[in-house]
Amino acid sequence: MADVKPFVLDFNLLTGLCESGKVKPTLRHVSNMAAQFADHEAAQALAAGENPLLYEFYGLDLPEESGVLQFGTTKLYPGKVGDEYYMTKGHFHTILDTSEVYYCLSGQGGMLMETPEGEVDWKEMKPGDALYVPGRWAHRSVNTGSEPLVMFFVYRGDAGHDYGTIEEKGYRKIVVERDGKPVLLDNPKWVTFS
Ligand code: PAN
Ligand code: ZN
Repeated sequence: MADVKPFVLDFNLLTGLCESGKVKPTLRHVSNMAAQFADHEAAQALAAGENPLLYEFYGLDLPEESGVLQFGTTKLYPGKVGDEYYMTKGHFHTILDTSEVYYCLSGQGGMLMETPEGEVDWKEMKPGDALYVPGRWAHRSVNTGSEPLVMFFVYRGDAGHDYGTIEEKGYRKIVVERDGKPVLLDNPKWVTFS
């Protein structure tokens, strides 16, 4: 069993950031996932230019064991690449049948989810909403608002992250702005991009 002592971490309710600096965030810029956006040219142009920060999130240095819980926050900034909202890379868990809970602290957006069999779901999230992502569902946060979307998450310590499947195939759906509102469209690049 993991020899982890009780500990406390601080995550700011509005910004999601660990202000004590006890843990350091991982940063993802447009250049880290340019191929994931439907408007590849817009993404490449942004990546080659100001290369904006899309999001930052925390992963703790805990043993990757089934009895351990990983937790932290994701701060996803507002913005769009073309007409597609800023989003996280998205992943399946390596142990596919491991679930996750997200709790929205601030901002506005949602979670785009799909199973390997092609079932798709989109759940809007606002502060105070808790989302259960069942095992087998790939999950990607999307910021559809004008402020950072901040979510707290918890998942099993040995779940692992399979980014490759999404990198190779993409998501079946994209979330884009139409008349100021988010709509789901078929991803024109699904499976076809590399
Ligand atoms: C989250 C995500 C976090 C960043 O901790 O890892 O929001 O998103 P990507 O991992 O897709 O870049 C989680 O779902 N962990 O399992
Ligand atoms: Zn996850």
